[in-house]
Amino acid sequence: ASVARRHELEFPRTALQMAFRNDVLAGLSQERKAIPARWFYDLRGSQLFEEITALPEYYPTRAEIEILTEQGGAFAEAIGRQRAVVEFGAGSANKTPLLLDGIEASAYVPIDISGEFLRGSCATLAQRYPRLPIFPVEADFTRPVAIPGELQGHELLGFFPGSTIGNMEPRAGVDLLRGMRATLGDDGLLLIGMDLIKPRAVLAAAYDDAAGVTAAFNLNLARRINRELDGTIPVDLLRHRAVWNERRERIEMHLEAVRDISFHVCGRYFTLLAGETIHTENSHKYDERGADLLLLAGGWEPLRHFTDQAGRFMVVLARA
Ligand code: AVJ
Repeated sequence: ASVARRHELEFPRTALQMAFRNDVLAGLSQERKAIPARWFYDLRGSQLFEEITALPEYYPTRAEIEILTEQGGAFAEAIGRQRAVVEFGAGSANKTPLLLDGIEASAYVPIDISGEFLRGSCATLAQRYPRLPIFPVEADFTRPVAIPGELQGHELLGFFPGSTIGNMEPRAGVDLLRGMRATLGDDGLLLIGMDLIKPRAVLAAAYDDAAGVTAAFNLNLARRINRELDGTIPVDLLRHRAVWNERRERIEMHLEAVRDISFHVCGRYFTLLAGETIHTENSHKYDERGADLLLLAGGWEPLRHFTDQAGRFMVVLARA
């Protein structure tokens, strides 16, 4: 067999792996190197993110859980009638019970691109809520999703916790919100988590913790490229950096070369000069006004902002 053929046999590629390859090669070929944050979450990356959520410096998960736990009654009141809950990116769905315990749900529709994740979270929820009809949908939720026909006549409540929208540039965030608007319909509601702007020292610590877990999370992306894309990135010569971009009101994560380096990925050659970075994540922070503008641009009318006691995080309820 030819060399190319052998290569293919050794590295059979799924659509997802092809997308990873394309994003990495395109991102490393740019003038300012950047790789989309969605590629952090392989098995190891997902484990490291779980660890991050337990760090003393990383407040968002705890703050959002506090809101969901303590304001269930207020949600129920604001939401009014019974609705089918549509969760976007229901990967592990560990915040879902907090919502389902607070409101009256007629059904649950988790949407995730990974069928495997979906099956796991459905099994857990089915056990906990034996009478709740569950309709899993394996789909890319960044595009409008067809809701199962059985739910005709149900009014829908979208649920998008975790401040994942913060990873998106505003224009991509607006596209996503418009897609959700199409998915949820004219009488739809949306409950979405967004992280609040706060003093930069608090943000810096949350994204560069003392134990180095966030650094390991960021560096795992380079390791993943080496593992899955036949890469030779010298990971020991990269350093985790978290910087506050004041103008864009976002934390950026970068991998910075400590000296000039060169490496291969999928047979292609790349270099980084000392101090040059690969931009790996944006985490946009919003105030109420900024959140409202984003939602309005995405076709949603903000109704209420729920925040934790310490005012670190908000969950916004909006209507179509
Ligand atoms: C999962 C997108 C909410 O932006 O805070 C945590 C990911 N990155 N630490 C975030 C993350 C670094 C996280 N989100």
